[in-house]
Amino acid sequence: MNSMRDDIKGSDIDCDVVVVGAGFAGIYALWKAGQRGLSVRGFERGSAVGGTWYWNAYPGARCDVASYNYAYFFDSDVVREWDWSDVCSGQDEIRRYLQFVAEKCDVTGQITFDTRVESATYDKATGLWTVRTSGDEAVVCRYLVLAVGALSEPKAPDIEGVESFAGEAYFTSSWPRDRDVDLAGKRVGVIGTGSSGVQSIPEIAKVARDLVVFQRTANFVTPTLSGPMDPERVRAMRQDPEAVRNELRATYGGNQPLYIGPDRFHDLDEAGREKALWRAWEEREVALAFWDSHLPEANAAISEFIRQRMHEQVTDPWTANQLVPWDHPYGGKRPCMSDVYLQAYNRPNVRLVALRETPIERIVPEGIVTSAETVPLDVIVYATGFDAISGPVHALNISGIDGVSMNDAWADGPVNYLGTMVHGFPNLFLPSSAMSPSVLSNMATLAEQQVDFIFDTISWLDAHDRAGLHPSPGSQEFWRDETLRYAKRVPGALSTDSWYNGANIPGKPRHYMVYRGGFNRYHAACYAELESGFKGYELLPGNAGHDQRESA
Ligand code: N01
Repeated sequence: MNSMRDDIKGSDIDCDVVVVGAGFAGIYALWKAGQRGLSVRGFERGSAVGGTWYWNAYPGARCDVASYNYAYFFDSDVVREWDWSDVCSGQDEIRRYLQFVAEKCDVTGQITFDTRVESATYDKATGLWTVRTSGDEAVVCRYLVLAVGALSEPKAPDIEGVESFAGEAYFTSSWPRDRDVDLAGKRVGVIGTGSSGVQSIPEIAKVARDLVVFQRTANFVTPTLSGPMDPERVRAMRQDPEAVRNELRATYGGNQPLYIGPDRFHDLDEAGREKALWRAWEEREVALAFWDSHLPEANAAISEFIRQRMHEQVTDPWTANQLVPWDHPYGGKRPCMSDVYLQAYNRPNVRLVALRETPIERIVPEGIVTSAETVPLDVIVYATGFDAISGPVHALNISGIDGVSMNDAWADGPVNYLGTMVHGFPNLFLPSSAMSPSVLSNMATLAEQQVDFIFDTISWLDAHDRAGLHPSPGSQEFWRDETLRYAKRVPGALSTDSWYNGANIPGKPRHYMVYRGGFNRYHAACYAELESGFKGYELLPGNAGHDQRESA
């Protein structure tokens, strides 16, 4: 058992740190707290560790970041002892990996499972947080790490009559884990064609009697990186995990792509561009066909190339035309990857309903009613996505200095500094939340980077006899402007409706929530703050019992 800080022993504190969530960031935060000699407790609403990889147990779920990089690198033994079976690991394999790491790091005993955190309240007089749980516990701590993920709050169905359906209904985001879902011989409807729909539809198509896919917006779909692990890469990765970790942090996406086109777009003529696009397509990194694929002209060529490849994989011309995303550029929405999705529509038992032509009107006991027909169904699968990024934070009832709620502070969209801390909420840390590279980077790399930064921040506070910190309003404004500045450079980022900007949730303020300046730039900005003595923050005096703050 770790000991609490000596200077606050004897006060009404239960532990130094509370960590909420036991996915990639939560597991590492629990371990890291122990390493720093801090006492810690974890709470997880699931029955086991895994986070995203615990809940999203739908058929076909797998990762589209290569297993060479989508993993922890803080512990060489972990890197050397775990064998991945595929470059794109499946959901259950990643869940088992996280269980393996949690057990190896001996953190599972610190986690209370099947328990929701219902509220977190800051006491300005003591400088402490009180965390209340669904298990009727109230835990008092100094630091609160909300490792609740960016895609963990399912979007509530916004279709009339959902409750009236007489058949079975499932959400990809909370697929049953305690039993097999038997779809064999049934009439199944899937609503949604984002990554979860794209991955589950081909699997459902294999067993269902009839599958009807209800698509509102078509998405880009490109080949996956799936295949056997390259032993040479695995050997290199295991030789020096620390070096890999540092290399990942120096990349744009926290990731080492398996291929990047060597030529600049404007250095190539038409034939050269076509050749570069085909080469990248075959290497399964078509988005990186050119050295400068981020240029709008290069992006337009990549988008058009993918549209053509998608179109030619689908036999029926009307269906092909509907499945191609004509309305946004590649990357405007989160693109999907699959080797089998488009071909699923060539099966005789699969049919597409294009909701832009014939929208869903309501759900009735026997199935789904569109403006053109009633589709009778035995099962409805909702692959309808998440109240992303800010949603999991809004769900927690957080109250900061002077009782200001996070929901009020974020009423017009999330604000924070460096994607981790919010003004008015001292010592509250939000890994993988808004305005960090989050979902547009390798989330495993990000989890390690942000947790390291959080605990380096805590160590700095202890070393400088400070009770805590939170960012200044000016820093938050600066960071919001930075986030917007980089988003403007990405074709379609601001104009396309997506969960990146909250447009998928009716009534949610439109606010671009991902920092697109690059992982490397983000990492440098975090540590520049630390080295400056946290100039962009307000520091709380050393005695946690004081309620006055001083500006740094
Ligand atoms: O959710 P989504 P997701 N009527 O929001 C549709 C990560 N992930 O769970 O686009 C009809 O992308 C909605 O339509 P529209 C990844 O980052 C990763 O699939 O709003 N349709 C859309 O088609 C991903 O981006 C992996 O017009 C409705 C779909 O539902 C993120 O999670 C695997 C509707 C929702 O798509 C979320 O993916 C899986 C309605 N009322 C997920 N409401 C990998 O690593 C919503 N839709 C591979």
